[in-house]
Amino acid sequence: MKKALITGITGQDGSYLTELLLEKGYEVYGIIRRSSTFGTERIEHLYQDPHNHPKLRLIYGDLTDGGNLSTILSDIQPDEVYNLGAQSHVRVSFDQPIYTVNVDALGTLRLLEAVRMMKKPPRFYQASSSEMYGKVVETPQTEKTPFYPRSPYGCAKVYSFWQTVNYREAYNLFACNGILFNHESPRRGETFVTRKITRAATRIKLGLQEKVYLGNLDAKRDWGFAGDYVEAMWRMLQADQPDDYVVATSQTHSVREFLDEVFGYLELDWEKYVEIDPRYFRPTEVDVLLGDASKARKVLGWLPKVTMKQLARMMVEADMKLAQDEKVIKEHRAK
Ligand code: NAP
Ligand code: F7E
Repeated sequence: MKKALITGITGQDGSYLTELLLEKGYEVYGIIRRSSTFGTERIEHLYQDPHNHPKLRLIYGDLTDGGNLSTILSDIQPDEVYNLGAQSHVRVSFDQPIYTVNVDALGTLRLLEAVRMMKKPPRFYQASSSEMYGKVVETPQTEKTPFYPRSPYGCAKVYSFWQTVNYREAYNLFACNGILFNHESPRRGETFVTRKITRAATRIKLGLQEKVYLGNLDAKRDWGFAGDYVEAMWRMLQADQPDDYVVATSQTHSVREFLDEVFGYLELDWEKYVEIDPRYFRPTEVDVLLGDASKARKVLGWLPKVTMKQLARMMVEADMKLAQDEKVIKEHRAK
């Protein structure tokens, strides 16, 4: 039975990857951070399932603590390590640049060092990002497109990208970068724009909220489904050779178009409910991203299955259930 270690297991991608690896028969170990409240909602259904008990283990750790990462690796001796842990919010990275770099850049280096020190180093996956292309120098973006990051987050991810390449070349590690374009799901954090919109639109539809405050509606993103994208991560670590791959849908849409799709599906006119709040603007913006995933298709046989429209509807349907539950509780309390 193969063993995988995941940093960021409590996040959106961590939860989908855990499901995938458990289905494939892996023993999955996840690093979780100690915090004053529980943050394991996204993997609760997997952890509570008695069938998974011997196969899913959670261990306390942190990407800021290199000693602890080494101990965890030597205790578990995993075959594969997926580094998904990060301060992943671009806007927040302007408020907390040093913390972001500590986790997203130095955190990767700490983990790579721990991997390198192993007698039998595991295969390593680094969660690289389309944010590295930032102010894009060509469209569509491929594995050969030069980087031009536009935020502390983007800069930290560029650092981790190159450390991963360098550890592969210097120490012969099986280390891969997945350059993933934006991917969303009903489990997306509620402060990212797609989920913020689907949560707000469904609550507005049920009379639980009046307005939603957003920033730049002209930004364009290549949005895919997280469930499709974790399959690409796994395929990278099963390939014959370690390499770097763009993972994208090759379709780009503006925030405005996403609003049209979501509010339109709910038969609402978004212009009546959306207000612009400059707090959500970024000092430097990434205007448009569009990925070319032909290498992943050719070498890994990977293709995205879910379009932006299907994704928007999937998220609306899931958030409508949450809003309905909220409404029932509110009405019950009012009695
Ligand atoms: P997410 O939902 O924000 O999850 C981030 C995870 O990282 C959480 O489990 C979080 O734990 C953990 N984490 C934060 N700080 C940590 C630290 N100091 N030590 C250890 N773990 C820490 O992110 P996601 O959307 O799943 O993305 C997964 C990875 O892919 C991230 O590295 C992100 O930067 C990258 N990425 C994401 C996208 C995208 O569109 N989603 C695209 C490209 C790349 P807590 O639960 O304790 O906060
Ligand atoms: O913003 C605009 C905002 O925060 C998308 C992370 O997973 O993907 C994500 O980063 C766009 C930006 O994602 C609001 O200005 C407008 O242009 O959903 P987002 P992101 O910044 O693209 C990449 C690939 C990652 O790697 C990251 O980890 O939407 N926008 N109004 C807004 N964005 C937010 N968050 N909130 C607004 O109100």
